[in-house]
Amino acid sequence: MSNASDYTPPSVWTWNKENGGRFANINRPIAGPTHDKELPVGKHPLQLYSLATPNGVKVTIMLEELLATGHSGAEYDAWLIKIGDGDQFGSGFVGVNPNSKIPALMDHSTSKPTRVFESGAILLYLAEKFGAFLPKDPAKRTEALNWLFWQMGSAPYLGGGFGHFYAYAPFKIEYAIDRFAMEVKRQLDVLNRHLADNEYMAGDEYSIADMAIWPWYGNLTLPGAIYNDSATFLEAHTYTNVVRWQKQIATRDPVKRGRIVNRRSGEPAEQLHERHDASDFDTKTQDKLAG
Ligand SMILES: N[C@@H](CCC(=O)N[C@@H](CS)C(=O)NCC(=O)O)C(=O)O
Repeated sequence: MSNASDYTPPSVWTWNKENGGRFANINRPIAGPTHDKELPVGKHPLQLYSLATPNGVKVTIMLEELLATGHSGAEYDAWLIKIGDGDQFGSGFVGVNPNSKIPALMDHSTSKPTRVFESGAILLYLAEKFGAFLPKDPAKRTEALNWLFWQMGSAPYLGGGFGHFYAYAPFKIEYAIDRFAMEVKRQLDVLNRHLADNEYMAGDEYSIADMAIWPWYGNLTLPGAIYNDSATFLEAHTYTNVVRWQKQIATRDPVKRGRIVNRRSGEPAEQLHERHDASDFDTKTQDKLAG
């Protein structure tokens, strides 16, 4: 292994604002707002403030799935939060999520508007509110929650650990990439073994557990989808049951819609920067707006 560093931590850590990592301009060791900015509020009961990262996409898939199954109360406005520009540190956003991370949801259909943050909490809130995509049978419900919470605990190793050191750190550190690649491959194997005997994460019912895991670990099997060449690096194609499940979920129309909401990169036809009406999918994707 290459010798990484001659760095010795000082007795007290100090903040080096320009450490050179991809997100150095937005990362801070303090919480709270940096500026005053109210959030817009649209016409629907649910107001989503987000971006189409894997954490954001979980929620737009759930909302589109709810609407597709006739839950009209799930109509929503999806506002774009540009995290690269620091929108998550505006006072209005911090009021909805004191942790300054997308996705964040306000439910205006309750007598006092309800704030919901953390993608797992949002999925659970919506599943309980509409009685959908969370099995009713207690054992199956518990299994769905097992996997939902597994995702919330595991994905930071994928994103904050592997993804950061493989793709975003200012230089490659073999020790860090080795450590997190090993962990992410272990996680993929956990999923692969489970999906060998189960159609979906909670068994035979598609649920919020699938919606949480698919944007992270499903996409990880697609070349170029998450971190450049990471699918090749991790030999993601060898996790054949994960690949089968990824493809199965990708064919769902609500998933096809949900994954493009608040998206700002990729094919123009797959970018719907904001969603305020179901018809926006037909008229407001970037290819249509450019045309
Ligand atoms: N555990 C959180 C993680 C959310 C998260 O990390 N969001 C990222 C984008 S994927 C973000 O908003 N980053 C902005 C920042 O760190 O300032 C969840 O699942 O909602």
